[in-house]
Amino acid sequence: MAAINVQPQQLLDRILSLEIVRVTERAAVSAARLRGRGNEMAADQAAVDAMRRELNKLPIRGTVVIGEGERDETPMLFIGELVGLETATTKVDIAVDPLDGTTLCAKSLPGAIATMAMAEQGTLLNAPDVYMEKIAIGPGYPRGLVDLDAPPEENIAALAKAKGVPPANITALVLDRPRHADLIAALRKAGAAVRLFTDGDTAGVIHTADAEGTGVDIYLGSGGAPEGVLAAAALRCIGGQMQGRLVLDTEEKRARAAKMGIKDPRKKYEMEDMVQGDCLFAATGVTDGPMLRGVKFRKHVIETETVVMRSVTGTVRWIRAEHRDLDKFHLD
Ligand code: VTB
Repeated sequence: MAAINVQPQQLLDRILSLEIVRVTERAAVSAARLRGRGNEMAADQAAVDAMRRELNKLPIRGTVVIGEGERDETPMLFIGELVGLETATTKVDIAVDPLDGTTLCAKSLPGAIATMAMAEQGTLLNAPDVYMEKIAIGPGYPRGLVDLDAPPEENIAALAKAKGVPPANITALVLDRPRHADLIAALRKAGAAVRLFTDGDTAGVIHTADAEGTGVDIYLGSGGAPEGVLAAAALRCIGGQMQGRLVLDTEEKRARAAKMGIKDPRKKYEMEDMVQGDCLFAATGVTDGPMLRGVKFRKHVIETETVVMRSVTGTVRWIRAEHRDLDKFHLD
């Protein structure tokens, strides 16, 4: 038999790219049991607990650098927590958002997902749980075509020109928040259509990577910084451009960021600053959404849908799974 020509590190990375699917699947199933109960905390905690249990089965020594513990003070998956098998030697950074769209899940509305990313130790931005201003476009455009600091009108004009369409054919995706009123007005003035959404901006940014499929050409506005790093990991795998800047508008936030190693509070991060090397990204649908189907509880199987991406090769896998080990899932 011919020898398999794969380096041990690569082999592990290949294996892990499927292993992390289990992690987001379990988190999604646990959260999905609490869809529509109006209890955001309970759904989030269920996702966190399941994710943590699964992470601790992986052959990694992982440090949670994007987690749940900063703002909410939830007891699990806090920043700095070590996960994985104690005997493992592969050191990695872990970013998690066990339930992005807690409100969507609590109200059983479309778009809640369970997400995580994994990368070599020391390569993911350790972002505090503050807002991040974000801009993202999909692949195929010259680098620097749009810029976080350019006026929205300029970004829309540049993007329309590069796409070879009038600004009216550009759609911008923006979180529906009062703080975005000026941004939305400027985008409309520039001629673009603005698609508003209520929660889940990790998926929102990812939408730009498939503009033809999603109809979203550009993502703009501020959302959670943790979600920003997760989205950067996904875009790093599938291509596209993203910039972000932490919103450190109080002394307290600046001090928190400084404690996490952030020297320049006004730094404009490129996607490659947020995720400095190769990474893996996975997301499983909790509720049905434009990107992923939600968890379906059938009589004898639980169905999940997951997207998993690997930056080394740019491979994107869509995994629809039928789980029959229902007893195990019931323990979650
Ligand atoms: C976004 C969105 C999240 O928070 O990051 C948003 O992706 C930002 O915060 O799903 P505000 O709600 O304060 O605007 C969520 O909506 C929830 O964490």
